[in-house]
Amino acid sequence: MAKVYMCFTTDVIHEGHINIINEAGKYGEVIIGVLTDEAMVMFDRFPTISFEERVELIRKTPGVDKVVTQYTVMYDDVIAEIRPDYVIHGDNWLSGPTRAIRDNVEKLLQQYGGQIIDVPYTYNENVKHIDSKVKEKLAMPEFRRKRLRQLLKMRPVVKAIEVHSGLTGLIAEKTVVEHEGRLDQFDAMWISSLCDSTAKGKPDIELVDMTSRFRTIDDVTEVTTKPIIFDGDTGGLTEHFVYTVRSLEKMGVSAVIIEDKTGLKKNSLFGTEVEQTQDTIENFTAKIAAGKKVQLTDDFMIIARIESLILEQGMEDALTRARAYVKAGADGIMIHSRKKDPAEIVEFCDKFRAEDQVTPIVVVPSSFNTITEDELAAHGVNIVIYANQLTRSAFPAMEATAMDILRYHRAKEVDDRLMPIKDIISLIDTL
Ligand code: SPV
Ligand code: MG
Repeated sequence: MAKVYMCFTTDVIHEGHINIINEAGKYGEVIIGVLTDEAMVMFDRFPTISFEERVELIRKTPGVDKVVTQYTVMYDDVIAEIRPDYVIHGDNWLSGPTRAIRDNVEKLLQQYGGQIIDVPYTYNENVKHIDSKVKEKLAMPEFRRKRLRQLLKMRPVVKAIEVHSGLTGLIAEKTVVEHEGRLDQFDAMWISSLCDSTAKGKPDIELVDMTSRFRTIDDVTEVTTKPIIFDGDTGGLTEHFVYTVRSLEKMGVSAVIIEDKTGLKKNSLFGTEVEQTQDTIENFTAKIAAGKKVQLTDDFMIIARIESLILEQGMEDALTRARAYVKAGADGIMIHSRKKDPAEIVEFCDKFRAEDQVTPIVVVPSSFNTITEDELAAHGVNIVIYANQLTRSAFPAMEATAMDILRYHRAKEVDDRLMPIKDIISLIDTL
């Protein structure tokens, strides 16, 4: 009997899946591969039920003869093992980044004469509604909040991109890229104090107050499902920080990063060019401990950011502080540097990892941008934050457009580099 293989990443079986399974049954034995969570989060949305539950769901579905595990996004291993005569899939993989998966399957099947069957993809009102319900669940605070901890277990390195609005949130949420046969997407979002302030035309000195920062979180959570790491600046007074922790937890934020500075905070990338004061270990550990004490869920993380390298206080100071902050309850350490050379970051990570193998390390490679995620991961880094690149790419593009409209007294000359009207009006999902 011929073997028909298909891979499922779904949490809910709807008429579109039934349709594909029925179609598959016409060709032979129906074998379904359930993609592991680790592989799924590389290009699809986060699963809302466990892998075991997904396997059970498929096993119970009429028309399915056999269920196997698919461990990788690309089909090499599973096709080598099963050697299906047919691989069947919705025809939505003919375009977009998942086309790379189809190409991979096509190449593998060609080696022995297997065939692809593209079934028209079902996307009617009913399927759309089910899809929205899954997204809604992922966006709920109790589901979103714990996702950073979940991703830390699944991803060799968790990648976060800066967001400061609904629109940038959508970019973080939806961008999936295929490069050299690999699919990738961002895991999380960073609500940067620098970019949140800049978007409001304000300096990054804790001038934009928490209420306003929380409104930015609302804008982002309204249209996204990915976890949020919030830039909490210094955390403010300990007496205020405890309230911030509660509010962030309630909103479904996964982590707050607070930096060990005090007084008038300035952006770290100014380094020692401006006056900045590092907090004492005593005060800062008390702030961390106070935050941990009021936290109500086990999901939320308070990450301590060390400014010793930024303020040229030396490696020993950074390591001493790291030890003290972890002891005070910090769930992670962020080490920052504004040097172009990543050497001091790497040195810190290696030394910290030699004594602590578990506490997550976070880095923000804005200045030391030559080092890759894989290289950082090899030195024990768990979270990489691209802290300001969306803002820094948008500003020059907008400024150039404004200049050219002034220059030519019409908009024709800028049109080629603009998003088509049709695309912008359909960018936002309608209900
Ligand atoms: C931010 O994005 O606001 C940060 C990171 O705090 S940095 O600007 O590099 O200090
Ligand atoms: Mg900041």
